[in-house]
Amino acid sequence: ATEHYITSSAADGIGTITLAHAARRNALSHGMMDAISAALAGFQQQSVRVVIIAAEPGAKVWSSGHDIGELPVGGLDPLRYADPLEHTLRAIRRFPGPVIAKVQGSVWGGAFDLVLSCDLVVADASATFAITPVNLGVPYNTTGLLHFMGRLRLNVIKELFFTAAPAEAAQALEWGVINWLVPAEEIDAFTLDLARRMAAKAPLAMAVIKEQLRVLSDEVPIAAQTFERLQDMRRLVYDSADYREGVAAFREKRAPRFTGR
Ligand code: YZS
Ligand code: YZS
Repeated sequence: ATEHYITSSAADGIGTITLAHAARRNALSHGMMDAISAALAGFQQQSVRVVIIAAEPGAKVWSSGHDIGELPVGGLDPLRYADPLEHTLRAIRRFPGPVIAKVQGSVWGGAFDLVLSCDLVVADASATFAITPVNLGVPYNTTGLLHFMGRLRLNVIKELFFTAAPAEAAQALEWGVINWLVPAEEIDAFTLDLARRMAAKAPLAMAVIKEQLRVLSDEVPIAAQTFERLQDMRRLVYDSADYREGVAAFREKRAPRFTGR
């Protein structure tokens, strides 16, 4: 409980959240997620107009993704609605103003979902992006796939998910992950200028446009029986030996041996 996960500050209508848990490479743990959600709630009360989420200067890892030590084994959905990471993604997507991800360093798994949950992405050449459920045997959640579908083309999504390979910054720019790829020495000033320009605009109009776009891209209706069929398919995966093997292999710092069972 005394762990230090983030720093946050607000000035001139711009709030900044800096991921600051280098020992775990900014893993998106329950503690980190509670801290980000609390910072966003505080910003909203202070009428912050625009939020920037960044890592500490010089971090090689922007975020290592879901805290793998907190992924449940034993029949529980690892990416359930109430998962702290899912809660934070919703908080970002529902924040009533633009959230900018300022990305330097590598982005892994659920952290890629978090970056795509931000409204704009500014990065430098050190940024890479990997989505990794096939490294761990995780059945990705349907809501999470919609987050990718809201931003990227299907063939790009499939390459990212099926290879789990980190996409370099230039590739990520071409694929539309990144709005702006800027030199490292300019990224702070560039991001702040972008934030300031948006912070000067009419906040009520901005908030409703963001919410309209969220609803239109997140709330794709599917039949109840279709959703339940997908959940059954996902349950078989998080009940599988392969999922337990994937999580165990990470803990034991070795390559997983998947059997398809
Ligand atoms: O050995 P200690 O105790 O110091 O701990 C190590 C790592 O075990 C720990 N750590 C993590 N702990 C929990 N969850 C994580 N995601 C995580 N990442 C790292 O932090 C300590 C330092 O890590 P090292 O591996 O020694 O650091 P380094 O050599 O700099 O390598 C950094 C990376 C990021 C390359 C490496 O830590 C790594 O591969 N981490 C896992 C990245 C990953 O696969 N993340 C995806 C997690 N999954 C999800 O987000 C979704 C559920 S899904 O799988 O569906 O996409
Ligand atoms: O001073 P007088 O009486 O000669 O009138 C000026 C302008 O007030 C008038 N005028 C307009 N009147 C009503 N609606 C307009 N959209 C509009 N635009 C201009 O025309 C006379 C000449 O304009 P100046 O400003 O003196 O001309 P100039 O110096 O050449 O500048 C041209 C621009 C286009 C740069 C300037 O007029 C301007 O910024 N206009 C407003 C552009 C704008 O913001 N349009 C978006 C309007 N809104 C919408 O379409 C949507 C509802 S939304 O906002 O949702 O996107």
